[in-house]
Amino acid sequence: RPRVLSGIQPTADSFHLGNYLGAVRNWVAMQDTHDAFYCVVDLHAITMGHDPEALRNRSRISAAQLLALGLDPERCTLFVQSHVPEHAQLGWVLSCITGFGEAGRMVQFKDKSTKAGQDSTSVGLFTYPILQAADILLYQADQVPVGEDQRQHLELTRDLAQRFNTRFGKTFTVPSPYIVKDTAKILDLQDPAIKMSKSASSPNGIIELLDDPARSAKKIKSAVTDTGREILYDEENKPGVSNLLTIYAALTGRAIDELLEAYDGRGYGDLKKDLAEVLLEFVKPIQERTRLYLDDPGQLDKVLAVGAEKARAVAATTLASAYRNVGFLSPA
Ligand code: AQP
Repeated sequence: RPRVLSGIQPTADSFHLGNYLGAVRNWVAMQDTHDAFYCVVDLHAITMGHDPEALRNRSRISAAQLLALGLDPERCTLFVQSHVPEHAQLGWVLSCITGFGEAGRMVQFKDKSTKAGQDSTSVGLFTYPILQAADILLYQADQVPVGEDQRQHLELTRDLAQRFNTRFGKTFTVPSPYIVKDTAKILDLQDPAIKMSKSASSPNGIIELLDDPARSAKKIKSAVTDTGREILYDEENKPGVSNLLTIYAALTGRAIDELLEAYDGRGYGDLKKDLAEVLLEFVKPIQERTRLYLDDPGQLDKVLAVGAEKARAVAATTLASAYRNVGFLSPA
C-alpha cells in the first residue's frame, strides 16, 4: 500500500469547510487504500503567537473532530506532532540544506509576514515549510493530500528530498501532492477572490464545522453571489455561485451538472436555502460525535498515545538513517 501523510494545525476552535473539503475528506477516503499517517501539527501552531491553554484545548478539539469526521485509529495512525520528537530533529537537518532565498520565496510566508510586520514575524514562521518537509519525509510518504494552498510547500519538500538523496545517498521517498481539483480551494463566502481561511477570512466568510448551525445558515444565505440571476457554474464570472455549487456537490455527492439541472430556472435564494439545510444535516452528527470524544479526554489521549507510538516507530527509523547518511556519529 502506498504511504500517505498529512497534518492540520490546531489554531482554531473548529475546522472550517475548506479544511474539511480540501483535505480531511480525502484523508478519510485514503484510510482504506493507503497506509495512512495523520497528525495534529501543534509545532506549527506556535509560529504566530498563541495562548498555551488554548493550544492544548485546540489540539484535543482537532483530534476529536478528526475522529468525528471519520478517521478511525484502527485504520490509520493519528497522532500529535510534538509527541514525536523526530519531527523537530529532522527539521534541523533539512534547514541546513535549505537556501535562505529559497525559504524566502514561499508565498504563504511572504503574505503572513507582510501582514504581521517584520518585528512580529518569528523565525519559526520562516522555517515552517522546512519543518513541514520533515513531517512528510520522516514517514517516507508517497502522497500528501492537501489543498491547493500547500502546493508550493510540497514542491519545496520534493526539492529537499531530492537534494538530500543526491548529496548523502538515497534516504527519502520523494512525495507527490494529492490535490483533488474540485475542492482544492474552497472560497471565502464574502470575498470569493480569496480562499476560505482562518486568518484571512472575515467571520461571515468562513463556515466553521462546530459553529451554531443557525449562524452558518445565515452566512450561507448572505454569501456574496454575482450579478445576474441564473445559477451557472462559471468560476471566472460567477465565482460566488460556483463556490456554493462546489460545496453543495461535495457535501451531497451529487454532480454539479445534476445540481444545475435541478436549479434550472430557480434563483440564488433557493440554492442557498437548500445548501443551508444540507450543511445542517452534515454538521449535526459531527458536532455530536466531537462532543462525545471531548467528554472523554482520557480516552482521546489514549488514542493519541497509541498513534504516537506507531508514528515514532517509523519516524525513528528514518531519522536514524538520515543522521547516519549526513555523517553524525552513531551513539555507542
Ligand atoms: N479554503 C481551503 N480550501 C481547500 N483546502 C483548504 N485548506 C485550508 N484552507 C482551504 C487545507 O486544509 C488543510 C489544513 O490546513 P492548515 O492546518 O494549514 O490550516 P490552515 O492553512 O492554517 O487553514 P487556513 O484557514 O488556511 O489558515 P491560514 O490561511 O490562516 O493559515 C491543508 O491541507 C490546507 O491545504
